[in-house]
Amino acid sequence: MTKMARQIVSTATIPAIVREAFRVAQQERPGPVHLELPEDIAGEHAPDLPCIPPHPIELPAANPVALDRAAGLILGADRPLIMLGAAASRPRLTDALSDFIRRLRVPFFTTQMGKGAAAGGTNLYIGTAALSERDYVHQAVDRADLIVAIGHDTVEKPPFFMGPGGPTVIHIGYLPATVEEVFFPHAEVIGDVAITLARLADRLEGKLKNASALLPLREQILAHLADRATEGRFPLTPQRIVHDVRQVMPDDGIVCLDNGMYKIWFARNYRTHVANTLLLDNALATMGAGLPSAMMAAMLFPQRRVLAVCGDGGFMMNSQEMETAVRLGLNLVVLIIQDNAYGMIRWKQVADGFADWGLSFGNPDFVKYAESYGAKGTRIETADGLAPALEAAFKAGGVHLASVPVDYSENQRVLIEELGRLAKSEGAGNQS
Ligand SMILES: Cc1ncc(C[n+]2csc(CCOP(=O)(O)OP(=O)(O)O)c2C)c(N)n1
Repeated sequence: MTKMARQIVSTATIPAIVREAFRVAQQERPGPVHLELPEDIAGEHAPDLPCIPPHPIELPAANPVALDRAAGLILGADRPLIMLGAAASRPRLTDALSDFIRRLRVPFFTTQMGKGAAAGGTNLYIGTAALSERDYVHQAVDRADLIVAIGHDTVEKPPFFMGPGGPTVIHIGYLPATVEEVFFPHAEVIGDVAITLARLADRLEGKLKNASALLPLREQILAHLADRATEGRFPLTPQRIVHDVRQVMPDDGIVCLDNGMYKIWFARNYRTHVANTLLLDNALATMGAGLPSAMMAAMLFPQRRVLAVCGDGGFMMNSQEMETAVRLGLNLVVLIIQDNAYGMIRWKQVADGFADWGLSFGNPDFVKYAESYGAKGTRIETADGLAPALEAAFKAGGVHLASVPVDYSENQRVLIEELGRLAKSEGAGNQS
Protein backbone atom coordinates (compact mmCIF):
# COMPACT_ATOMS: atom_id res chain seq x y z
CA MET A 1 0.00 0.00 0.00
CA THR A 2 2.95 2.34 0.56
CA LYS A 3 6.16 3.00 -1.35
CA MET A 4 8.26 2.27 1.73
CA ALA A 5 7.57 0.91 5.21
CA ARG A 6 10.22 1.11 7.96
CA GLN A 7 10.24 0.50 11.65
CA ILE A 8 12.43 2.90 13.62
CA VAL A 9 14.64 0.71 15.79
CA SER A 10 17.06 3.29 17.16
CA THR A 11 16.67 6.96 17.94
CA ALA A 12 19.97 7.76 16.25
CA THR A 13 18.56 6.77 12.87
CA ILE A 14 15.51 9.03 13.04
CA PRO A 15 16.87 12.04 11.10
CA ALA A 16 18.14 9.85 8.24
CA ILE A 17 14.99 7.73 8.06
CA VAL A 18 12.70 10.75 8.08
CA ARG A 19 14.78 12.41 5.37
CA GLU A 20 14.72 9.23 3.29
CA ALA A 21 10.98 8.83 3.80
CA PHE A 22 10.32 12.28 2.34
CA ARG A 23 12.65 11.62 -0.58
CA VAL A 24 10.85 8.40 -1.46
CA ALA A 25 7.40 9.93 -1.00
CA GLN A 26 8.14 12.89 -3.24
CA GLN A 27 10.05 11.25 -6.04
CA GLU A 28 8.20 9.98 -9.12
CA ARG A 29 5.71 8.35 -8.87
CA PRO A 30 4.85 10.28 -5.65
CA GLY A 31 3.02 8.35 -2.98
CA PRO A 32 2.72 7.61 0.71
CA VAL A 33 5.39 6.05 2.92
CA HIS A 34 4.95 4.47 6.31
CA LEU A 35 7.18 4.93 9.36
CA GLU A 36 6.48 2.99 12.48
CA LEU A 37 7.63 4.42 15.81
CA PRO A 38 7.55 1.66 18.45
CA GLU A 39 6.56 2.66 21.97
CA ASP A 40 9.90 1.72 23.55
CA ILE A 41 11.85 3.84 21.05
CA ALA A 42 9.36 6.68 21.50
CA GLY A 43 10.08 6.52 25.27
CA GLU A 44 13.87 6.82 24.88
CA HIS A 45 15.83 10.01 25.19
CA ALA A 46 17.12 10.83 21.73
CA PRO A 47 20.62 12.24 21.25
CA ASP A 48 20.54 15.83 20.13
CA LEU A 49 20.81 15.11 16.44
CA PRO A 50 20.11 17.79 13.86
CA CYS A 51 17.53 17.13 11.15
CA ILE A 52 18.91 16.42 7.72
CA PRO A 53 17.47 19.23 5.62
CA PRO A 54 16.21 18.43 2.14
CA HIS A 55 18.05 19.90 -0.81
CA PRO A 56 16.48 20.95 -4.10
CA ILE A 57 16.19 18.09 -6.56
CA GLU A 58 16.59 18.66 -10.26
CA LEU A 59 15.44 15.69 -12.25
CA PRO A 60 17.78 14.44 -14.97
CA ALA A 61 17.16 15.81 -18.46
CA ALA A 62 16.58 13.44 -21.37
CA ASN A 63 19.44 12.29 -23.56
CA PRO A 64 19.68 14.37 -26.78
CA VAL A 65 19.93 11.16 -28.82
CA ALA A 66 16.55 10.04 -27.53
CA LEU A 67 15.12 13.50 -28.20
CA ASP A 68 16.41 13.47 -31.79
CA ARG A 69 15.03 9.99 -32.39
CA ALA A 70 11.60 10.94 -31.10
CA ALA A 71 11.60 14.18 -33.06
CA GLY A 72 12.43 12.26 -36.23
CA LEU A 73 9.51 9.88 -35.71
CA ILE A 74 7.10 12.74 -35.02
CA LEU A 75 8.28 14.64 -38.10
CA GLY A 76 7.56 11.57 -40.22
CA ALA A 77 3.99 11.15 -38.97
CA ASP A 78 0.98 11.73 -41.20
CA ARG A 79 -1.69 11.57 -38.49
CA PRO A 80 -0.12 12.30 -35.09
CA LEU A 81 -1.95 12.41 -31.76
CA ILE A 82 -0.77 13.32 -28.28
CA MET A 83 -2.00 11.41 -25.25
CA LEU A 84 -1.78 12.71 -21.68
CA GLY A 85 -1.61 9.96 -19.08
CA ALA A 86 -1.59 9.73 -15.29
CA ALA A 87 1.96 11.06 -14.76
CA ALA A 88 1.20 14.06 -16.97
CA SER A 89 -1.21 15.11 -14.27
CA ARG A 90 1.26 16.89 -12.01
CA PRO A 91 0.58 20.50 -11.07
CA ARG A 92 4.18 21.46 -11.94
CA LEU A 93 3.68 20.20 -15.51
CA THR A 94 0.57 22.11 -16.48
CA ASP A 95 2.33 25.00 -18.19
CA ALA A 96 4.89 22.83 -19.97
CA LEU A 97 2.16 20.57 -21.36
CA SER A 98 0.00 23.43 -22.49
CA ASP A 99 2.98 25.12 -24.20
CA PHE A 100 3.97 21.90 -25.94
CA ILE A 101 0.47 21.36 -27.31
CA ARG A 102 0.14 24.97 -28.43
CA ARG A 103 3.54 24.98 -30.12
CA LEU A 104 2.97 21.70 -32.00
CA ARG A 105 -0.74 22.20 -32.80
CA VAL A 106 -1.22 18.42 -32.58
CA PRO A 107 -4.64 17.37 -31.18
CA PHE A 108 -4.55 15.54 -27.85
CA PHE A 109 -6.65 13.14 -25.89
CA THR A 110 -6.29 12.00 -22.31
CA THR A 111 -6.50 8.85 -20.28
CA GLN A 112 -8.94 8.98 -17.40
CA MET A 113 -6.22 10.02 -14.98
CA GLY A 114 -4.58 12.38 -17.43
CA LYS A 115 -7.78 14.35 -17.70
CA GLY A 116 -7.32 18.02 -16.94
CA ALA A 117 -3.53 17.80 -16.98
CA ALA A 118 -3.22 20.58 -19.55
CA ALA A 119 -4.92 23.93 -19.20
CA GLY A 120 -8.06 24.40 -21.28
CA GLY A 121 -8.55 26.74 -24.19
CA THR A 122 -6.22 25.17 -26.76
CA ASN A 123 -9.11 23.89 -28.92
CA LEU A 124 -6.97 20.84 -29.53
CA TYR A 125 -8.57 18.56 -26.94
CA ILE A 126 -10.17 15.71 -28.83
CA GLY A 127 -11.59 13.62 -25.99
CA THR A 128 -10.90 11.25 -23.12
CA ALA A 129 -10.56 7.50 -23.44
CA ALA A 130 -13.05 6.47 -20.77
CA LEU A 131 -13.03 2.95 -22.25
CA SER A 132 -10.07 1.01 -23.63
CA GLU A 133 -11.55 0.67 -27.11
CA ARG A 134 -14.60 1.74 -29.10
CA ASP A 135 -15.06 4.95 -27.16
CA TYR A 136 -15.88 8.01 -29.26
CA VAL A 137 -12.28 9.21 -29.10
CA HIS A 138 -11.10 5.94 -30.62
CA GLN A 139 -12.36 7.24 -33.96
CA ALA A 140 -9.23 9.38 -33.84
CA VAL A 141 -6.99 6.96 -31.94
CA ASP A 142 -7.65 4.16 -34.43
CA ARG A 143 -6.72 6.44 -37.33
CA ALA A 144 -3.52 7.82 -35.79
CA ASP A 145 -0.24 6.60 -37.23
CA LEU A 146 1.74 8.00 -34.29
CA ILE A 147 0.83 8.58 -30.65
CA VAL A 148 3.04 10.60 -28.32
CA ALA A 149 2.09 9.13 -24.96
CA ILE A 150 3.09 11.60 -22.25
CA GLY A 151 3.24 10.19 -18.74
CA HIS A 152 1.33 7.01 -19.44
CA ASP A 153 1.34 4.74 -16.42
CA THR A 154 0.18 1.21 -17.16
CA VAL A 155 -1.31 1.06 -13.69
CA GLU A 156 -4.32 2.61 -15.46
CA LYS A 157 -6.71 0.55 -17.50
CA PRO A 158 -5.38 0.84 -21.08
CA PRO A 159 -6.57 3.95 -22.95
CA PHE A 160 -6.05 2.00 -26.18
CA PHE A 161 -4.66 -1.38 -27.10
CA MET A 162 -1.46 -1.67 -29.05
CA GLY A 163 -1.21 -4.60 -31.41
CA PRO A 164 0.36 -5.64 -34.68
CA GLY A 165 0.07 -3.00 -37.38
CA GLY A 166 -0.97 -0.27 -34.96
CA PRO A 167 0.45 3.23 -34.63
CA THR A 168 4.01 4.07 -33.64
CA VAL A 169 4.02 4.98 -29.96
CA ILE A 170 6.55 7.24 -28.26
CA HIS A 171 6.66 7.12 -24.48
CA ILE A 172 7.62 10.34 -22.73
CA GLY A 173 7.97 9.98 -19.00
CA TYR A 174 9.89 10.47 -15.82
CA LEU A 175 10.35 6.72 -15.74
CA PRO A 176 10.73 4.11 -18.47
CA ALA A 177 7.52 2.53 -19.75
CA THR A 178 6.38 -0.74 -18.26
CA VAL A 179 6.11 -2.92 -21.33
CA GLU A 180 2.96 -4.99 -21.53
CA GLU A 181 1.13 -7.02 -24.12
CA VAL A 182 -0.94 -3.97 -25.05
CA PHE A 183 1.67 -1.24 -24.46
CA PHE A 184 5.13 -1.60 -26.02
CA PRO A 185 6.37 1.81 -27.15
CA HIS A 186 8.72 2.04 -30.10
CA ALA A 187 10.77 4.88 -28.62
CA GLU A 188 11.17 6.49 -25.21
CA VAL A 189 12.32 9.83 -23.91
CA ILE A 190 12.97 9.58 -20.20
CA GLY A 191 13.75 12.44 -17.83
CA ASP A 192 12.16 15.59 -16.50
CA VAL A 193 9.05 15.74 -18.65
CA ALA A 194 8.88 19.55 -18.70
CA ILE A 195 12.41 19.75 -20.11
CA THR A 196 11.70 16.98 -22.62
CA LEU A 197 8.64 18.77 -23.91
CA ALA A 198 10.40 22.12 -24.28
CA ARG A 199 13.33 20.53 -26.13
CA LEU A 200 11.07 18.51 -28.39
CA ALA A 201 9.03 21.59 -29.21
CA ASP A 202 12.24 23.45 -30.08
CA ARG A 203 13.01 20.69 -32.58
CA LEU A 204 9.48 20.45 -34.02
CA GLU A 205 7.67 23.78 -33.86
CA GLY A 206 6.41 24.81 -37.29
CA LYS A 207 7.96 21.77 -39.00
CA LEU A 208 5.18 19.17 -38.78
CA LYS A 209 3.61 18.51 -42.15
CA ASN A 210 0.27 17.25 -40.84
CA ALA A 211 0.07 18.37 -37.24
CA SER A 212 -3.70 18.80 -37.30
CA ALA A 213 -4.63 15.91 -39.59
CA LEU A 214 -6.98 14.36 -37.01
CA LEU A 215 -8.42 17.63 -35.74
CA PRO A 216 -11.48 17.56 -38.07
CA LEU A 217 -12.74 14.59 -36.01
CA ARG A 218 -12.87 16.76 -32.90
CA GLU A 219 -16.27 18.25 -33.55
CA GLN A 220 -18.04 14.95 -34.14
CA ILE A 221 -16.36 13.29 -31.15
CA LEU A 222 -17.16 16.11 -28.75
CA ALA A 223 -20.69 16.49 -30.13
CA HIS A 224 -21.56 13.15 -28.54
CA LEU A 225 -20.98 14.70 -25.14
CA ALA A 226 -24.10 16.81 -25.55
CA ASP A 227 -26.31 13.75 -26.23
CA ARG A 228 -29.14 13.61 -23.68
CA ALA A 229 -27.28 16.08 -21.47
CA THR A 230 -30.30 18.30 -20.99
CA GLU A 231 -33.00 15.64 -21.18
CA GLY A 232 -35.97 16.07 -18.81
CA ARG A 233 -36.17 12.38 -17.93
CA PHE A 234 -36.50 11.38 -14.27
CA PRO A 235 -34.56 9.53 -12.89
CA LEU A 236 -31.82 11.55 -14.55
CA THR A 237 -29.58 10.29 -17.32
CA PRO A 238 -25.91 10.07 -16.31
CA GLN A 239 -25.21 12.63 -19.06
CA ARG A 240 -27.63 15.07 -17.42
CA ILE A 241 -26.00 14.57 -14.03
CA VAL A 242 -22.57 15.37 -15.48
CA HIS A 243 -24.01 18.36 -17.30
CA ASP A 244 -25.73 19.77 -14.20
CA VAL A 245 -22.67 19.25 -12.02
CA ARG A 246 -20.61 21.17 -14.58
CA GLN A 247 -23.13 24.01 -14.39
CA VAL A 248 -22.65 24.53 -10.67
CA MET A 249 -18.91 23.93 -10.50
CA PRO A 250 -16.77 26.98 -11.19
CA ASP A 251 -13.68 26.44 -13.35
CA ASP A 252 -11.52 25.84 -10.30
CA GLY A 253 -14.11 23.68 -8.46
CA ILE A 254 -12.86 20.18 -7.67
CA VAL A 255 -14.90 17.05 -8.38
CA CYS A 256 -13.68 13.93 -6.56
CA LEU A 257 -15.05 10.67 -7.89
CA ASP A 258 -15.57 7.44 -6.06
CA ASN A 259 -15.56 4.30 -8.21
CA GLY A 260 -18.58 3.10 -10.10
CA MET A 261 -20.33 3.43 -13.42
CA TYR A 262 -20.70 7.22 -13.25
CA LYS A 263 -16.89 7.47 -13.38
CA ILE A 264 -16.97 6.48 -17.04
CA TRP A 265 -19.55 9.19 -17.74
CA PHE A 266 -17.66 11.85 -15.83
CA ALA A 267 -14.32 10.85 -17.34
CA ARG A 268 -15.67 11.25 -20.86
CA ASN A 269 -18.33 13.95 -20.55
CA TYR A 270 -17.07 16.36 -17.88
CA ARG A 271 -14.99 19.10 -19.48
CA THR A 272 -12.20 20.45 -17.30
CA HIS A 273 -10.89 23.99 -17.74
CA VAL A 274 -8.30 24.02 -14.97
CA ALA A 275 -5.76 21.31 -14.25
CA ASN A 276 -6.42 18.85 -11.43
CA THR A 277 -10.10 19.66 -11.06
CA LEU A 278 -11.44 16.16 -11.73
CA LEU A 279 -9.84 13.68 -9.36
CA LEU A 280 -10.42 10.03 -10.10
CA ASP A 281 -8.67 6.69 -9.80
CA ASN A 282 -8.45 4.45 -12.83
CA ALA A 283 -5.94 2.04 -11.28
CA LEU A 284 -6.95 0.16 -8.13
CA ALA A 285 -10.21 2.10 -8.42
CA THR A 286 -11.12 1.48 -4.82
CA MET A 287 -14.74 2.03 -3.88
CA GLY A 288 -15.04 4.21 -0.80
CA ALA A 289 -12.22 6.56 -1.83
CA GLY A 290 -14.36 9.41 -3.15
CA LEU A 291 -15.46 10.90 0.16
CA PRO A 292 -11.99 10.90 1.80
CA SER A 293 -10.32 12.36 -1.31
CA ALA A 294 -12.93 15.13 -1.40
CA MET A 295 -12.38 15.79 2.31
CA MET A 296 -8.66 16.25 1.71
CA ALA A 297 -9.33 18.53 -1.25
CA ALA A 298 -11.69 20.59 0.91
CA MET A 299 -9.01 20.85 3.61
CA LEU A 300 -6.33 21.92 1.14
CA PHE A 301 -8.53 24.35 -0.79
CA PRO A 302 -11.13 25.73 1.62
CA GLN A 303 -11.96 28.59 -0.74
CA ARG A 304 -12.88 26.35 -3.67
CA ARG A 305 -16.06 24.35 -4.25
CA VAL A 306 -15.43 20.65 -3.67
CA LEU A 307 -17.90 17.95 -4.66
CA ALA A 308 -17.61 14.23 -3.89
CA VAL A 309 -19.52 12.08 -6.39
CA CYS A 310 -20.18 8.59 -5.08
CA GLY A 311 -22.34 5.63 -6.02
CA ASP A 312 -24.63 4.39 -3.30
CA GLY A 313 -22.48 1.24 -3.02
CA GLY A 314 -19.17 3.10 -2.77
CA PHE A 315 -20.50 5.76 -0.43
CA MET A 316 -21.75 3.18 2.05
CA MET A 317 -18.28 1.60 2.19
CA ASN A 318 -16.85 4.67 3.92
CA SER A 319 -19.83 6.82 4.85
CA GLN A 320 -18.78 6.98 8.52
CA GLU A 321 -16.28 9.61 7.39
CA MET A 322 -19.23 12.00 7.28
CA GLU A 323 -18.65 12.33 11.02
CA THR A 324 -15.05 13.40 10.40
CA ALA A 325 -16.10 15.89 7.73
CA VAL A 326 -18.67 17.44 10.06
CA ARG A 327 -16.26 17.46 13.01
CA LEU A 328 -13.58 19.20 10.93
CA GLY A 329 -16.10 21.82 9.85
CA LEU A 330 -15.46 21.23 6.16
CA ASN A 331 -17.36 22.86 3.34
CA LEU A 332 -18.21 19.86 1.24
CA VAL A 333 -21.06 18.60 -0.89
CA VAL A 334 -21.48 14.87 -1.41
CA LEU A 335 -23.58 13.75 -4.36
CA ILE A 336 -24.84 10.17 -4.24
CA ILE A 337 -25.77 8.60 -7.55
CA GLN A 338 -28.54 6.26 -6.48
CA ASP A 339 -29.47 3.13 -8.40
CA ASN A 340 -29.77 0.73 -5.44
CA ALA A 341 -27.25 -1.53 -7.16
CA TYR A 342 -23.65 -2.14 -8.15
CA GLY A 343 -24.30 -0.49 -11.50
CA MET A 344 -20.88 -1.01 -12.98
CA ILE A 345 -20.94 -4.73 -12.34
CA ARG A 346 -24.45 -4.89 -13.78
CA TRP A 347 -23.13 -3.25 -16.95
CA LYS A 348 -20.21 -5.67 -17.15
CA GLN A 349 -22.50 -8.66 -16.68
CA VAL A 350 -24.76 -7.46 -19.50
CA ALA A 351 -21.76 -6.72 -21.76
CA ASP A 352 -20.46 -10.24 -21.19
CA GLY A 353 -23.86 -11.85 -21.80
CA PHE A 354 -24.39 -13.00 -18.23
CA ALA A 355 -27.72 -13.03 -16.40
CA ASP A 356 -28.33 -10.13 -14.05
CA TRP A 357 -27.52 -11.62 -10.68
CA GLY A 358 -26.84 -10.48 -7.13
CA LEU A 359 -26.45 -6.77 -7.79
CA SER A 360 -29.35 -5.00 -6.13
CA PHE A 361 -29.36 -3.75 -2.56
CA GLY A 362 -31.34 -1.43 -0.31
CA ASN A 363 -30.19 1.90 1.05
CA PRO A 364 -30.79 3.96 4.14
CA ASP A 365 -32.85 7.11 3.87
CA PHE A 366 -29.93 9.31 2.81
CA VAL A 367 -31.49 12.53 4.08
CA LYS A 368 -32.02 11.11 7.55
CA TYR A 369 -28.62 9.45 7.38
CA ALA A 370 -26.92 12.80 6.66
CA GLU A 371 -28.89 14.47 9.44
CA SER A 372 -27.85 11.80 11.91
CA TYR A 373 -24.25 13.00 11.41
CA GLY A 374 -25.20 16.65 11.79
CA ALA A 375 -24.95 17.25 8.03
CA LYS A 376 -27.72 18.51 5.80
CA GLY A 377 -29.48 16.21 3.36
CA THR A 378 -31.48 16.71 0.16
CA ARG A 379 -33.31 14.21 -2.02
CA ILE A 380 -33.51 15.21 -5.70
CA GLU A 381 -37.06 14.51 -6.87
CA THR A 382 -37.32 16.17 -10.27
CA ALA A 383 -35.18 16.30 -13.39
CA ASP A 384 -34.62 20.02 -12.93
CA GLY A 385 -33.96 19.76 -9.23
CA LEU A 386 -30.30 18.76 -9.22
CA ALA A 387 -28.51 21.95 -10.26
CA PRO A 388 -30.46 24.25 -7.90
CA ALA A 389 -30.04 21.80 -5.00
CA LEU A 390 -26.27 21.67 -5.49
CA GLU A 391 -26.08 25.43 -5.86
CA ALA A 392 -28.03 25.94 -2.62
CA ALA A 393 -25.86 23.37 -0.82
CA PHE A 394 -22.64 25.13 -1.83
CA LYS A 395 -24.06 28.51 -0.88
CA ALA A 396 -25.16 27.24 2.54
CA GLY A 397 -21.69 25.81 3.32
CA GLY A 398 -20.94 23.01 5.77
CA VAL A 399 -21.32 19.34 4.93
CA HIS A 400 -24.24 18.61 2.65
CA LEU A 401 -25.37 15.35 1.11
CA ALA A 402 -27.65 15.15 -1.94
CA SER A 403 -28.93 11.90 -3.42
CA VAL A 404 -30.04 11.75 -7.03
CA PRO A 405 -31.67 8.76 -8.73
CA VAL A 406 -30.02 7.79 -12.01
CA ASP A 407 -31.38 6.07 -15.12
CA TYR A 408 -28.64 3.62 -15.95
CA SER A 409 -30.41 2.20 -19.00
CA GLU A 410 -28.04 4.62 -20.78
CA ASN A 411 -25.14 2.32 -19.89
CA GLN A 412 -26.48 -0.37 -22.13
CA ARG A 413 -27.83 1.95 -24.81
CA VAL A 414 -24.66 3.99 -25.25
CA LEU A 415 -21.77 1.96 -23.94
CA ILE A 416 -22.77 -1.36 -25.44
CA GLU A 417 -25.16 -0.77 -28.34
CA GLU A 418 -24.24 2.63 -29.80
CA LEU A 419 -20.49 2.32 -29.40
CA GLY A 420 -20.61 -1.25 -30.70
CA ARG A 421 -22.43 -0.04 -33.84
CA LEU A 422 -20.05 2.85 -34.25
CA ALA A 423 -17.06 0.53 -34.03
CA LYS A 424 -18.51 -1.79 -36.67
CA SER A 425 -19.33 0.99 -39.09
CA GLU A 426 -15.94 2.62 -38.63
CA GLY A 427 -14.04 -0.64 -38.77
CA ALA A 428 -12.56 0.54 -35.47
CA GLY A 429 -11.29 -1.51 -32.56
CA ASN A 430 -8.69 -3.06 -34.84
CA GLN A 431 -6.63 -4.46 -32.04
CA SER A 432 -7.69 -6.20 -28.89
C1 LIG B 1 -13.44 -1.92 -2.65
C2 LIG B 1 -13.96 -2.34 -4.01
N1 LIG B 1 -14.72 -3.44 -4.13
C3 LIG B 1 -15.19 -3.82 -5.32
C4 LIG B 1 -14.87 -3.12 -6.45
C5 LIG B 1 -15.38 -3.57 -7.82
N2 LIG B 1 -16.42 -2.61 -8.26
C6 LIG B 1 -16.13 -1.61 -9.11
S1 LIG B 1 -17.44 -0.64 -9.41
C7 LIG B 1 -18.44 -1.55 -8.44
C8 LIG B 1 -19.87 -1.17 -8.23
C9 LIG B 1 -20.01 0.23 -7.70
O1 LIG B 1 -21.33 0.43 -7.27
P1 LIG B 1 -21.83 1.86 -6.84
O2 LIG B 1 -20.85 2.49 -5.92
O3 LIG B 1 -23.22 1.76 -6.34
O4 LIG B 1 -21.76 2.70 -8.18
P2 LIG B 1 -22.54 2.40 -9.57
O5 LIG B 1 -21.63 1.54 -10.39
O6 LIG B 1 -23.84 1.74 -9.22
O7 LIG B 1 -22.73 3.75 -10.16
C10 LIG B 1 -17.74 -2.64 -7.88
C11 LIG B 1 -18.31 -3.65 -6.96
C12 LIG B 1 -14.04 -1.98 -6.30
N3 LIG B 1 -13.67 -1.23 -7.34
N4 LIG B 1 -13.60 -1.61 -5.08
